[in-house]
Amino acid sequence: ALQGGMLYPRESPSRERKELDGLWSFRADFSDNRRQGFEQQWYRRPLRESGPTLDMPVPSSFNDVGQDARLRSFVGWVWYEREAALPQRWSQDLDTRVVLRIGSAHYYAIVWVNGVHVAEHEGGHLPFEADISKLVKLTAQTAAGPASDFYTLPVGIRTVAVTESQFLINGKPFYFHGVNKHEDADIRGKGFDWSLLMKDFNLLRWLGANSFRTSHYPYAEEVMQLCDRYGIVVIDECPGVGIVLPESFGNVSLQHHLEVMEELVRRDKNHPAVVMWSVANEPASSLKPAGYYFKTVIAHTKTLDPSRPVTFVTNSNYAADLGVPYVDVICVNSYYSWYHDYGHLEVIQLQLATQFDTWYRAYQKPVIQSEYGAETIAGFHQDPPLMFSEEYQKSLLEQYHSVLDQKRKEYVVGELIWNFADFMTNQTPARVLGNKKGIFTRQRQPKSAAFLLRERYWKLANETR
Ligand code: BDP
Repeated sequence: ALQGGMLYPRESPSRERKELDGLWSFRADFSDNRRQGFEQQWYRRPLRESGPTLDMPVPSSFNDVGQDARLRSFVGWVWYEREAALPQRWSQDLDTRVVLRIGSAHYYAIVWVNGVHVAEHEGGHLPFEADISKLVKLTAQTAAGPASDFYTLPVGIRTVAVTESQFLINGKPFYFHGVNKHEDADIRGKGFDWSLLMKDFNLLRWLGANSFRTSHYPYAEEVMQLCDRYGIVVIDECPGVGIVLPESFGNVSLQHHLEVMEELVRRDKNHPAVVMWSVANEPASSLKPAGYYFKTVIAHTKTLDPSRPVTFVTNSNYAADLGVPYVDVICVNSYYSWYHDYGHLEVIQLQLATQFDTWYRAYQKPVIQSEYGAETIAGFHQDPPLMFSEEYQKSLLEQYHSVLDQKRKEYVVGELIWNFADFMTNQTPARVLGNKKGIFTRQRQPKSAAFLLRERYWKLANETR
């Protein structure tokens, strides 16, 4: 019979709680008898030393997060591991009781702490716990001695440079083949969610994407940390979107913009994944005050961080743009055969080639196609391709790619699809329940274009490796 009650852990003046939710190391035991983990005693050493591990969000169902069909329907033992640093007094104060509580684990759970078996429980859904006071005090006696403060910061070191026609990371030409994202999903909107984030990173890997732009605002810090760990290269964008009215270029806005850049650089400067700052998206950069405005914002950003190139994303014309003289890399958005000449896929090649050549001739700076795409409603099919069908999105991409393939041999250094996934917007006649230019749906399922890009990105990845 059970002894004592089972109180839900609540904080009080005498009780503290420490969440262990988040990313755990994970490994499914795919061996024939599913018992290799026990035979090799995976609980005795860091799990990663046993073989390949994955990052797995807790809480979540491991079957639903990834792109691996074997995991989707896996039955058998899986191993989860996480390192936790306890507040010093928990381990040093002899009267403090430390209890490890598992809210729910399916289906049969065995728990080790520092290699010591502390609990075993059968059945999911219901909580169980183990008193680990002795264990953590014992470990504390043998560890680092007293210290006034501890902080760990994972670091990576790399260089970034820009030439007339190349973007160099560690001295090697880098080609951005990636996406533009949004922080957006059903129900949770922009709210941070580990399961969603891991799903997105699993999809980025599936796609072979090596980079993304944080369109059109800074993303959660956990996203940036994961980019560092996974080697996903980031163009880090500030919320400078919609700078289109003459008054948007006034002094008050400018001062605020400078402050936001200070906050962004302060927060993200230690992330090796970040290789370039973007100070704005599609401003009215042909208006007269735009020259002074962007000169000031870009110069300020460069004093804050002399180590990274700075850009903004333009959709104006090479001859009219007053901000582009100050950027290191020209990032251009264009929607040929979508917002212009819609329905006419045959105009893309000529227009796109002209777009690239005119920008490059005017400035001799590397160019990134920072957005292109088409609204596509998953499940709509039309041949010959019509707008909003999956075939139209695919054909539009193919047209863009044929030009990108010529120009990337010269000075084009990247292509970022608009958008990674469908996302919610305000209501307008141009939006069908939000923006549908995703190559994945808002529920993160692939449209036909995702398979096309996947083939392309893996090819590009292998070429440049
Ligand atoms: C571009 C914007 C982007 C929009 C996209 C679109 O940069 O934020 O979502 O157009 O209309 O101009 O799909």
